[in-house]
Amino acid sequence: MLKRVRKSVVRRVAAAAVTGALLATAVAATTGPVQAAGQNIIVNGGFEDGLSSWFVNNGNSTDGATLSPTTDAYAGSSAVLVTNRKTTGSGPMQDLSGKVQAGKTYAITARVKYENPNSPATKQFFATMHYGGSTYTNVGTVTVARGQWGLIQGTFTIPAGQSVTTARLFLETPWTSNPSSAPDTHLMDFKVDDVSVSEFTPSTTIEALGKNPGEGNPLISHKFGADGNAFVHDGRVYIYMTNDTQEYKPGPTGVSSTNTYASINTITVISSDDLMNWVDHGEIPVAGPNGVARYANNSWAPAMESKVVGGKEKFFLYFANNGGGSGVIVGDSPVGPWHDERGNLLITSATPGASNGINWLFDPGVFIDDDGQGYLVFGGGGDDGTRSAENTNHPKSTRVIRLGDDMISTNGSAEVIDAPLVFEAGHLFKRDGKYYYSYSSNFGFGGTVDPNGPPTGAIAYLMADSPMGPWTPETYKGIIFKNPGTYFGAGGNNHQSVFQLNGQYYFTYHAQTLNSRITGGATQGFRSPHLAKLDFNADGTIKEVRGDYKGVEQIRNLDPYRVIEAETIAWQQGIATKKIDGGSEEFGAQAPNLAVYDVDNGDWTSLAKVDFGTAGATGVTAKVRPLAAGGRIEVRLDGRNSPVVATIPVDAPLGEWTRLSAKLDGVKGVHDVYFTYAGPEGADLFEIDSWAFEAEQSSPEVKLTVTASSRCIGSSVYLAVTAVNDGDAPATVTLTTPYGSKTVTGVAPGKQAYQSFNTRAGQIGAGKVTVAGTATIGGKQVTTSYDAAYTAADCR
Ligand SMILES: [Ca+2]
Ligand SMILES: [Ca+2]
Ligand SMILES: [Ca+2]
Repeated sequence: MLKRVRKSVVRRVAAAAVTGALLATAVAATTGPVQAAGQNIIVNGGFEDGLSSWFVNNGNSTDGATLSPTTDAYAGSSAVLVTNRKTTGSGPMQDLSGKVQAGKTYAITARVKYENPNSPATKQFFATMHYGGSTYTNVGTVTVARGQWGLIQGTFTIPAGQSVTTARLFLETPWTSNPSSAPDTHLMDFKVDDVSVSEFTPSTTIEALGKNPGEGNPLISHKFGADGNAFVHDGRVYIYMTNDTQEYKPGPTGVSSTNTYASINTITVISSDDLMNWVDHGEIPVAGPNGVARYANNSWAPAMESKVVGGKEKFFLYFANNGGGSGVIVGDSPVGPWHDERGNLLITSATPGASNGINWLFDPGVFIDDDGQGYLVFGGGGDDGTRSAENTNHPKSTRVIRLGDDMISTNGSAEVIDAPLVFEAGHLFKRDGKYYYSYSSNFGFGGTVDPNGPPTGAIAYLMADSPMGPWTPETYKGIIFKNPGTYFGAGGNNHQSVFQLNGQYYFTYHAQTLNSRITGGATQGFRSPHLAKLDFNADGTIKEVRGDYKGVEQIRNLDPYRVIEAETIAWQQGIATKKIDGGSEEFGAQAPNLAVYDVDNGDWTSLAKVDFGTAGATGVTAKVRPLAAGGRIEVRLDGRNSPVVATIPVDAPLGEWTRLSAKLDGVKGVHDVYFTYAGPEGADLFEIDSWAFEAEQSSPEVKLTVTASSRCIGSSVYLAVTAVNDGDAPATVTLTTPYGSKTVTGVAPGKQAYQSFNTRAGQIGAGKVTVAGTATIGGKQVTTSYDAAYTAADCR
């Protein structure tokens, strides 16, 4: 007896200790990451096979009950009824030994119902795991109203050291020491149905709103991206980023463990030609066993340049192999395909001039001068442990070196950059004949920070007359950007680049803004790309940039009358992107193509400032892959809650890519376009590859080029009129002047109608002629008129 009581006490202490955390988890799970549908570990969870695989909890010798099948089922035709309960723990149990593993996370659901009219109006139920002798953990709970089926829900992680050789799951009511004193309250009969335990795979989809409509920053809100390096090509800016999303592992509560950067071996790329609608080009597999550069482990802090080498434009993507070195891979375009042309790291401790004083041979920054000579800046760290002011303010830990003509080799020795308080993140650019070296300042190496230099954790810069400097402390000009913590709460490191587009300079930086919005304030080191305008003083120095969510102005409207990859997004909520087979319809067969997925009811994406023109759009087409019946895409203008202007029913065969359309009427001018996704709650609705809008066809016209000129023949003015048929069909052309008219039939395409009219006057004033062309276009007779002016003439 004593033994049983002791066991029971141990058990209930353990259970009570986890209940608070469990309830928090259960609540968070409903708003947290969507759980991937795992295999149900429970056998006969729906009791459709009677009582097979179930027995009464026998963890304590006092436990006992009767299980019997009942047709009062939540689902199917059968459930289990529990009667004659001896203890609160007396309920149906299943043996999970060999089926669950320590350290793994599981999700549980079960339906319960009680009906005793003498029982309380509501009652709490638990699903409980019993591991070995006396370890009991409540893993799911619900408080249910009498007479109704309630849903037990929870996620739980089996502790890493937990023995699971006797793991069992059972359903029960809350423990009390003397349940038989109030059996209607504690030992009521209950029914159980649809018990499910499956491995919990957290989704990395960001369901929170990370970027408010109208905001420019962060540039993207469906994934992270750090150390953004901008590269402009053909009027489009590409931003290459450290793929922080690889480290993003939200647990059941939706909060990730801290970003260690250790697993990052891909570089994520986005691009835009308007600075508001960003195309997701996916991830470049740079390092690791599946990477282009298998000799490297990591790909952090990328930098991109292109150059014509051997008659072919090549794209050189430099990356940091953690702190140990820097490498480069070569692309055929800004988005690949990618090749390893070197076979090993470009910058190592063996690189001449590289290692002395440097902790980290990382953060490559590439620059090509107007003469085609390439340069690489790199390096960082430099804390020598002396805690001296000299080491803090002048660690001399970054370098600049010339690149070979092939851009994948170095030429000569690296030279020291003595930038005040330097830390990392070197970047080189040129403007109006001056060279700028920008960098991230350190957080203090223990010495007094020189007040004449930059503050800690800021982006500072030097100016010189050559890419090689010399970069002395005297070339220090100030800071471009204070620490991100100044503007966004969460501080941390920063990494910048500068680019020019449409005559304006821009500055890229990163901040933990999306991370902060997901968690409601806390950050775990997940960084997002931001943009700001960069302006200069008359002497070439830089005006300090301030961080904000507003970002930069959209520099051109989006043309909707073409294929637009669906992974082009201004603002969104709830979606994710993934690479799919085949090339991009918009960017070419060699470019990666992505699809929008994890589309739930209520998720949405949008395009900013779409110009439908004065004629307007007549239709919208989506290339989609339906995954559930009953989905639809709603099109709205200027707000995600605005009226629906078109609905595309997604009612094609499941699993097949197909194009589905809806008509549009009167959508003209410039609008933000919101695609809002709707369908059955809880269903994974569809994937989207691309969009296209159809333009209102302008009314057909006869195309003529008309000219008129006055000239003298003798003492008379003649008026010469010419009309060239620029259309595709033969036309009847009538030339009408104040001095007579002339009709020419059958003017073939490319041919002209001509007449020189004698005005019978020695002098005329300026005037105009009218030319009408009539042709059959698209089966219809069409007449179009043109005017042409002539000048005054005096032939007397
Ligand atoms: Ca059932
Ligand atoms: Ca979603
Ligand atoms: Ca696509």
